[in-house]
Amino acid sequence: MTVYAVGDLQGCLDPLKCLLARVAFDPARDRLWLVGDLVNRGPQSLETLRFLYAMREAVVCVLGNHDLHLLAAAHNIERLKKGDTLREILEAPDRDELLDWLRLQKLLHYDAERDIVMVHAGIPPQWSLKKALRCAEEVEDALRDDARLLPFLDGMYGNEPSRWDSDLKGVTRLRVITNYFTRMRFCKADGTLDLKTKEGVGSAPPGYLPWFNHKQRKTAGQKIIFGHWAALEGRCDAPGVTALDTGCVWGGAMTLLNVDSGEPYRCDCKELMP
Ligand SMILES: [Mn+2]
Repeated sequence: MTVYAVGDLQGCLDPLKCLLARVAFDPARDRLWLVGDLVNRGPQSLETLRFLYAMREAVVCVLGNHDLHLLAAAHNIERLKKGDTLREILEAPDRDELLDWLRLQKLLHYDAERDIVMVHAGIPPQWSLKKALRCAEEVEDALRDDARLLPFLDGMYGNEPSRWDSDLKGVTRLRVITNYFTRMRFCKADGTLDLKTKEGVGSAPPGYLPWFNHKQRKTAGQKIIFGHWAALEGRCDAPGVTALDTGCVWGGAMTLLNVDSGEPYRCDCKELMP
């Protein structure tokens, strides 16, 4: 068995199929880890979800902001935005099956054997791995609970509070956790988030750093795989931290990593995307 991890798909199915063919991926033998943002913006969101669902036994997935947005739209909590390509999923006859699978996915995946964590956006500097896993579980529990799903999705949107406080309660608490794991790029050492800046490392607002660059980061040294930040173009100088979003949907590349050997494979998306 070989474990592969792939960057943000965002509905780009052809580049994924190209990469899986290149490594002769076999769902009966290998495992495919996904850093989240499986859907939206790209041309084949529905086909991507169906493809992954069909081989779900071989898939390990963490949720990204676009996946949560899809769940919110499906429950009429959030309307589709300009540029969203999610309508085809919402109108599909098999939507409930696909969305029920999606909501069972995690926010943080920890592989104890390989000692590797996978998360969509990142882990804030003030949290240990243990703390992060506990916090992820709080959101995962809400997603799985029929009585708590809607209040969570309804309360999920917003940039405030900008920082974690262990006294936070209810949906406000879950919102901060979700923002860390699915939307973070820049933050302060104490975890204060800047959720507006989306460009590369050089665009850090005064006092802020990429989450992985904080000297006192409690997960320093931990192997972490993440996506979400296309402007990094796969570059991350923090030891053990691997950035996998190389902006396929924006005409960049899709990156697949052999997690066991560290070997990366890239598919140039310009050729494969309409
Ligand atoms: Mn994202």
